[in-house]
Amino acid sequence: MPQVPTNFKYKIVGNNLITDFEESEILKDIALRIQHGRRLIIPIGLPQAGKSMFIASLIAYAFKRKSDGKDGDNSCNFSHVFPKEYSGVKQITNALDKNDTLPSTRSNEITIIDLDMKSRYRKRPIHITLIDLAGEDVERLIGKREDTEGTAAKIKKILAACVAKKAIFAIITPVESGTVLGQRSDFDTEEDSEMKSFIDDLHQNNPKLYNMTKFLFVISKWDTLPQRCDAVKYLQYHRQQLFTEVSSNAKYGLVPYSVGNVVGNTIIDIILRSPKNFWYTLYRWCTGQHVLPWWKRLFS
Ligand SMILES: Nc1nc2c(ncn2[C@@H]2O[C@H](COP(=O)(O)OP(=O)(O)O)[C@@H](O)[C@H]2O)c(=O)[nH]1
Ligand SMILES: [Mg+2]
Repeated sequence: MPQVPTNFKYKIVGNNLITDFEESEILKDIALRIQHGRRLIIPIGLPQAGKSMFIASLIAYAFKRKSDGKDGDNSCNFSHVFPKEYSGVKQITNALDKNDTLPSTRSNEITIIDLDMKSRYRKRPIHITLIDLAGEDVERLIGKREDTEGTAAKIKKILAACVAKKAIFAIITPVESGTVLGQRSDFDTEEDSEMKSFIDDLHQNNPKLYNMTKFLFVISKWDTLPQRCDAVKYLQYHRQQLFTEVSSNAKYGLVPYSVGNVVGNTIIDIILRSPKNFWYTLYRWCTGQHVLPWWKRLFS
């Protein structure tokens, strides 16, 4: 990653190590983004949950859509806030060009990607910051792993900074391979209670932040389910505590999510349906408007 020039708005861009920065430097950088009206989107999940691939597929939708419009969608434009080589996007699109999944995120790593999205039919752009963390560090956040280097403590403060502007925590909870619908496994029970404990922890220790934040439950690896299923039904069977949360409060959203057809470390093909739904929903949340005007929706 090239060194970010000093005249840039933000100092920490793309892929970095949390330990390379003073806590105050990271917080200043995040606070500035929030001040500039950027919406922070932070995937939360255990190692291998699909956090980085979730971000990669959002980027794939944003920057790798076929220009011939064959994927049926040219209704929004995305732009880098920084030149490509610094933005953090290039590493992802390079991997996707080779059909590779991303290398697993190491402890202490943080990837910050700033981008803007605009509907071709609407005036208002939305300003986004995606933050990718390591699953090990999320385990430290929920007390499952020792926080020897103080990384989790720093991340907690980053999350706390989100109190100034509605952030979105995308709770990434994966379908276990070999899932039999309706049969809850040990994996399901553990996932459920660990993600619930993240939410409870936030609720208890920072109620103001909890109240400000939207939680989006993203059921990742949805393509690996053996048969079609309704996402709410899936949650009811396989993530009982999260199901109770979703049913009780409008601050929670739920989306099934698939980045495409993945075998081992190879992405056989990227499917843009899930990220498209996500971006459209996000645009509506942020602006109160649909990406498409009514007359477009009527004929599509
Ligand atoms: N089939 C399938 N596999 C996925 C999907 N998303 C992630 N994976 C697999 O899960 C692995 C871990 O994903 P990653 O995003 O690196 O997990 P992270 O540790 O939470 O960042 C990837 O290498 C893929 O093999 C998906 O939507 N479908
Ligand atoms: Mg990762």
